[in-house]
Amino acid sequence: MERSLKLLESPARLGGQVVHGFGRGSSQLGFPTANLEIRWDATGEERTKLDPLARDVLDFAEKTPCGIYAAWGRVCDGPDQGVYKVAMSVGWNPHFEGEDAVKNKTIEAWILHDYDDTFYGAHMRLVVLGHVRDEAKFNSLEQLIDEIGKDGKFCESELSQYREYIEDPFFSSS
Ligand code: RBF
Ligand code: MG
Repeated sequence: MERSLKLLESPARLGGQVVHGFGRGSSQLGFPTANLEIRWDATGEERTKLDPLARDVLDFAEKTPCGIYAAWGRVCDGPDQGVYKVAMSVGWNPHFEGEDAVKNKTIEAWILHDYDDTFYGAHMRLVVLGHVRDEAKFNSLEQLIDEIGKDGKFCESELSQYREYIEDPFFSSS
């Protein structure tokens, strides 16, 4: 699997609540992920009334090609509000089909940091810098886990060149 960081035209700044995903992250795959709330329910007139952050997330989810991305992220509640490196996926999780299939595109962040607490319901912020690889369907769960682990290592290393985003005003504004 080839990986290269292709920077977005400009970084995407996303903020919203951490919601429950499929619960596969920690239990089945061995790493915790945070799903960002996407207001798919808001259509037509409702959409124009969303707060700007929620609208940006919805726009991003609709327009951004599925794939794995490198980002910086912060969980903005609780005792640990540091800005950490993130490997994130945008997409349909094609590895899981049939009964396990997701009905809508998801934005799922694997924050490369050990938290002491769970962060469901917390406000999360992401500054997405670039595309890493396309989403794929693998031959086995082991292979998916292995590739996600490599995404983590890749993002960890690439993001070291972009440390200035730790100070991005988006992480400290409300
Ligand atoms: N799901 C896929 O079906 N194919 C992938 O290539 C894939 N890559 C991922 C890479 C990262 C860094 C992360 C955080 C998730 C990825 N996923 C992928 C989503 C994965 O299937 C999902 O996190 C679990 O199903 C838990 O919801
Ligand atoms: Mg999860």
